[in-house]
Amino acid sequence: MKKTINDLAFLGGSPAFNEPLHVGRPNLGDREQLFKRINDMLDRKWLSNNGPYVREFEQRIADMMGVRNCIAMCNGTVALEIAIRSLELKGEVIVPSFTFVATAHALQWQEITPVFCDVHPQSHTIDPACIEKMITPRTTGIIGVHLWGRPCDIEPLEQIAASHNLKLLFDAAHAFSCSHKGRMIGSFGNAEVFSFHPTKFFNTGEGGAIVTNDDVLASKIRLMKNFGFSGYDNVVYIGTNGKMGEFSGLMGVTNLESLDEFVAVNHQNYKFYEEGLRGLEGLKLIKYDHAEKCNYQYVVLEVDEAVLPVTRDKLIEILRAENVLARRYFYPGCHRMEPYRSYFPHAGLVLPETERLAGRVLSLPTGTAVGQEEITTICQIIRLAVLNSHEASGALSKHAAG
Ligand code: T4K
Repeated sequence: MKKTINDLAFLGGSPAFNEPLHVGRPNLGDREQLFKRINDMLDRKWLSNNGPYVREFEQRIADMMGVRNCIAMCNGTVALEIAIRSLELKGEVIVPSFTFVATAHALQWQEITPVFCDVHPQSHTIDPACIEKMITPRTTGIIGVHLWGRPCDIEPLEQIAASHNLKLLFDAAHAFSCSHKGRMIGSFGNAEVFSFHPTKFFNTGEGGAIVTNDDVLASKIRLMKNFGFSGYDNVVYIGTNGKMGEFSGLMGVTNLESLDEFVAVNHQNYKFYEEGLRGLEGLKLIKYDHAEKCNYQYVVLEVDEAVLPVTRDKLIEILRAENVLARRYFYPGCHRMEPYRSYFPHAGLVLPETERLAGRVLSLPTGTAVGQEEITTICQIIRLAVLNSHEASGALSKHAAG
């Protein structure tokens, strides 16, 4: 039987959805093409080590971004680690705390200290105005994160990096197929790093890439991701195994063919959320710059608890009861996770915006797994939760006054 909005779990009924709606369901390209390519790979018996699908994938990305080099990797985290190492970062690196923990771990893994910097309240990306006071003689670089696919404030970062002789790396895990001032993300800083994890709107199973216009750096990265091998029996560098396999490569080539469709679905979903949540005071859907290329892969709500009687966490609880598995990305901020909270117990004192945002944002399901019907229901649940909480708090204050 089809459920109605009056029949919700939080109103004493049953969940709005029978199956959980996740944030981060993978988008999948044409299966027939995928299977054709798998057969092709199997016939060829070439499964890894710079195979033809990985090379094709790299070339397509480089062309799409207008960058000289794309080096495909086994995942975004190893890509970050290799990018950091190839840029010879050491000592301290300035990085936002409001990001997925992999950004900080990629530094700490190599015994480089992540120095957490606050983010801008509007853009949620590293705030250039906070960086300069964090630079010390040990600082060697800055890592900006294009959070939610919205580009960092790139030009001021470039200026700060240039004037202090620091390397500038971008964690572009969220920003595949996005642009800044008409130029594709991927072509900024010394290098940029993508993630193609299944939770990203474009995926290769597991996967990632480093893109750079620096040919010397690219050669070094190619050595580093393949144990330092330069031809048979000749190791010229310390390296690791960061290679992307052929299966991921062919999945990437296949999913690239559906990239425009994935973006169009995300954009349409974003508009459905905009429509469904319009006029709800105290709830803000983060905005994208429609004049740029955006992937709209994250639908992020900011809950203003000063205006709303319902908290962010209560709203998540209500949504989860209806089988809408909203997420608190990127709660509680890296500085409140181990080992950082033990190393820097007072870091939060200089991260007021990070602390504020970590307590008020939630991500909602999007991508090809959901459509207008699901989103309309999700918005109705949110609307009802807000109205109910207003009524409850009104009744409470009347009670207190009377
Ligand atoms: N930098 C940034 C800024 C990042 O956001 C990330 C990754 C990285 C670097 C590192 O890139 P990778 O090394 O991962 O390539 C997820 C992802 O694991 C992570 O890739 C991603 N960021 C992060 C934002 O989200 P969780 O802890 O949310 O994953 P999990 O297992 O809870 O999955 C989320 C939801 O996705 C599940 O509820 C169900 C759905 N899902 C997931 C997978 C893997 C599926 O439906 N199918 C699947 O195959 O971290």
